[in-house]
Amino acid sequence: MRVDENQLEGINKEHLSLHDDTYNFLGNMLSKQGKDVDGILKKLADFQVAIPSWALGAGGTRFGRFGFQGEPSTLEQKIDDVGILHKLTQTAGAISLHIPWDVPSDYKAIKEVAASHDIIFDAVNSNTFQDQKNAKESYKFGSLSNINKASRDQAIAHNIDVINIGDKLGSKSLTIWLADGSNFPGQSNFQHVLQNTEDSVKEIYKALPEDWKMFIEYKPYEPNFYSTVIQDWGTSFMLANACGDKAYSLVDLGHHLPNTNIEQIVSTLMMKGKLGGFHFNDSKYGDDDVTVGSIKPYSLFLIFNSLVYGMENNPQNPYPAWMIDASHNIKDPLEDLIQSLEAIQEAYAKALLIDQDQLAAAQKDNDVVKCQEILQNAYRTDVRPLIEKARISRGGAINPIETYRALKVRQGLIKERGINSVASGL
Ligand code: LRH
Ligand code: MN
Repeated sequence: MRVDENQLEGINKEHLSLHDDTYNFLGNMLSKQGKDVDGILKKLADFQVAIPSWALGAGGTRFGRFGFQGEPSTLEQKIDDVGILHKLTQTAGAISLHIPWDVPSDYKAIKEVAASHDIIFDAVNSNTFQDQKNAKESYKFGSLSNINKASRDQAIAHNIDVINIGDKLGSKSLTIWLADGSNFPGQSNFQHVLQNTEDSVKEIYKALPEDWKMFIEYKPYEPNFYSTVIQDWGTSFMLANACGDKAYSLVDLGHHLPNTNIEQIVSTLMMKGKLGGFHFNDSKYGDDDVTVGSIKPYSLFLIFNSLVYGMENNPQNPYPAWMIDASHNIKDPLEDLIQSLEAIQEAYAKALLIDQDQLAAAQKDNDVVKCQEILQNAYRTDVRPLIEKARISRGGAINPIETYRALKVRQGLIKERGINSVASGL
């Protein structure tokens, strides 16, 4: 299933006059405010978010899973689905694989499918939170932190396998997230499990190719509910420093206790040159993995304010890796991902409208009201015509969701794959 260029053009024509009116109005207003509209457009058009291979089917919870018809049941079909997202949004030019859920059977063929959709392979994710069939050691009581050296060695070997798989696909980064932790006080010695983890990630780090990065993802709880070894940004930061220059922290927005100031964490990590990337999603309570910007859009905007400042002032921090990490319990996975991509682009575009020099001047004068006005003026600007322009400048849809529905993409996928095809993943 591919999006037909001509059909997409036809649908864009229906939206073009309104788009032109709103874009011209916004463009003129921003130019009058001295904004570099073309510069902002280029940044938006170049902004590519990796799609998680494990979020192209219906997600679920322990209380149940409501399947979605026409799900991708092979890696090829998953890449085709990311191809559809990228054609419509022009901002989904990468896929992030999870191993062993997505081990390619034919590397050449898989790379050709991805290239045909103009998609690259972003970070590869290891999985030492599930026991694989015929595995010699279990991860029930941990993987890289396990008190049992054989389990640690098995987990280290798995991560090195994941690097080799990614290397053959052209990926340049490994993401390590550990479920390791405990459910009860006294169950584990915090120092022993942390030391084991540090020694283990250092072993994996030694196997990292010269031009690769290692992302260490933290999370406060789940699936362990008393302690998690890599529980917060500080622990991830410490381990990244212990490893070396190619190791960084990865910020999953859902991995913070309620009301955590994530934009401050982002600023700190960038100042220290250790912000590797993001897993974008949104949440109201825990690691809910719902649609980006659907619960706390202002918080996402503030995070992008920290990112924009950091990308302009922290050359010590590399260009971050942008990925979505979401789970779709009731929505069409592709529509949900389109909405997430739009919310990310919107937050970035609004943050690019913040006059950082004016803000710095107001901060210097402790003019608190002015500081807030500068931020909120940007946040209250409807930037959607800008995002539309960035999309159509690369051949995308003015309105991706409407186009997805008008082209009856889901119906086409069901016809092609049947109603019972199920995607591997969470
Ligand atoms: C853990 C996590 C991690 C992935 C998994 C699918 O909650 O965010 O990034 O490995 O989800
Ligand atoms: Mn994640």
